[in-house]
Amino acid sequence: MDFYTNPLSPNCRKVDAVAKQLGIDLNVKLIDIRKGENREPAYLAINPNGKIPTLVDGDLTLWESNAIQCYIASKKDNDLWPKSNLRYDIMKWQAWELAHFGAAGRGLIFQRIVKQILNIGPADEARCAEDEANFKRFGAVLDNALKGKRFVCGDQLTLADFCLASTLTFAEHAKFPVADFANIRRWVASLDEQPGWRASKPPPM
Ligand SMILES: N[C@@H](CCC(=O)N[C@@H](CS)C(=O)NCC(=O)O)C(=O)O
Repeated sequence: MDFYTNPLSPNCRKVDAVAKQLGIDLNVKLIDIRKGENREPAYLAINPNGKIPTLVDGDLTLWESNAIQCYIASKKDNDLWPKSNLRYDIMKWQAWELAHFGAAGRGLIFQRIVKQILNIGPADEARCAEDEANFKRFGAVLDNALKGKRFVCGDQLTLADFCLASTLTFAEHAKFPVADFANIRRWVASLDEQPGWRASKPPPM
């Protein structure tokens, strides 16, 4: 399976962590966004959004990190993507991450990290304030859901943990307001015990 990715991308990390946790080999094809490789015609032919990640497995070309998580986890029997009704809870968190929690986090990452890297001006403080407010609003939902639980969906590590935690990859750097969220901080630190999560950590920026 060809995996078009970059180790600095939180969305790619969602997938990478799953592959590494399950011992599934992916043929890594590095895409450098800074060089615009994601906008080259050959790449747009497999992902017209010009975004990473993308997975190509024979006839199947798949984009959207959460769909790719499910696809590769379906290659083996495992608890990350169980065949029980827990699946729907996992899908709920994957959708929620894209729409709410991750959207706020990605906004802060863009303003406070990506703009600096691409040299496209200072962080827009009004946008940061809006993203921080959304991060706090939705972070409270996750923090509450984690109360008394080891993982997001209960005692079992699932795709939902890697999906949601990927948003927090640059939490310190992008100054996410996590101070009030003790359950989130405890849970994300505990994921370092998971070999796939550890191995998918990005190199220092
Ligand atoms: N919803 C997509 C989002 C993918 C995405 O935004 N990827 C970022 C890297 S984390 C990207 O490719 N950015 C480059 C761009 O938008 O030009 C997914 O989950 O796969």
